[in-house]
Amino acid sequence: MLNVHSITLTEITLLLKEPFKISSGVITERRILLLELDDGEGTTAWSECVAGEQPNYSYETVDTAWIVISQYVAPRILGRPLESPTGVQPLLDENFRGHNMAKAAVEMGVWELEARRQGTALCQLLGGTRERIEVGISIGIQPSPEVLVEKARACLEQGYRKIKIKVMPGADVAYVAAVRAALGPKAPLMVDANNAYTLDDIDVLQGLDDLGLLMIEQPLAWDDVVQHATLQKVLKTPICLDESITGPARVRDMISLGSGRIVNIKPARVGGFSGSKAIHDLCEQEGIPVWCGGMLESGVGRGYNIALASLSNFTIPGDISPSSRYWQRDIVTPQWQMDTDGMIAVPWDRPGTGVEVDRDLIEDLTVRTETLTA
Ligand code: OSB
Ligand code: MG
Repeated sequence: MLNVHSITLTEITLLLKEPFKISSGVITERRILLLELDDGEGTTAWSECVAGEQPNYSYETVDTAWIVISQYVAPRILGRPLESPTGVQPLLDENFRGHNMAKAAVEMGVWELEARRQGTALCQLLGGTRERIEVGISIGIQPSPEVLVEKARACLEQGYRKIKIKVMPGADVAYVAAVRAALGPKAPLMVDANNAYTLDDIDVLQGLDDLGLLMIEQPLAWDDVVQHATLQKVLKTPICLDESITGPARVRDMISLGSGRIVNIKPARVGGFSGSKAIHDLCEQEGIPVWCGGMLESGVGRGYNIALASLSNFTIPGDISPSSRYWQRDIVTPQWQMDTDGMIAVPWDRPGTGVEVDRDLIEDLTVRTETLTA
């Protein structure tokens, strides 16, 4: 029986190679919250809480997650025998609203711990099927259309199979139109607005609609499914929901209202792997494609995303760019590598996520640490 004996929280700082700007803010240094779960029998597992530095993606931040994990999440799990990792989500969701990223860091860590205890690959434990997964890139907001065009061109040349362009008012139709003109009608382009528009911006949204995009990600409010339905009725381009999808119930709302046709699954946003699998399976039944989003994770969090993206209905390339895209030196060995076809190999032949953390490097980068026990 699985039993989490202790959880150690560690915050590190990793400097991004270049600032990453989205409509709601810019970051230059990533504060990364790592967890090490220990079963007290010689097996440990590392997980990552992907909450942001600021509450500008969701209300969670590194600081709220630290408090929520130590005061409310960990006490529900520590020292409690578990039949299987599927038992974690019900324990965390009982009379406990929200804070999905804090919950997910523990929930997913238990899946990884169980995979390592069994000597099984995480992708296998989750029910994955793919040997390799298709990689897309998310390009932050650039200073001019010209700079954006050169970035996007370089990404296509590197092999990326989907180019996502962040947009905001003042950096939208003209920027994306320039990329479309330069890279041609077949280039796999999409945009992500991170809630930068309202229904009053219909002219801009229709301008984007004419650019042959794969999808428009979360153009309207972060918690909305109603206005997105109004918008989807007048757009030919599929809307993809990110922020609004916090669990299977929101996917059912999206389907019944017609708020979107594609779902971005970030496992942390939906409380972990149980929630992700439930959404994956529901979307598969309903004929809705999904893809795996990213939150500027280190190689630890990327490993979780890669395992998840090996499931069958992840038919669209994910925001799963390799270690070298954001980091001078990632905290895992081996680092995540993309081949020239824009694919990452799923590590079926290694336990857990298939990567080991570099403990010395983490120690050098540590800002604070705390060990929680029952
Ligand atoms: O909306 O997908 C998003 C990063 C931070 C906050 C929100 C988002 C993103 C990304 C990053 O697009 C994608 C990645 O991790 O490579
Ligand atoms: Mg997004």
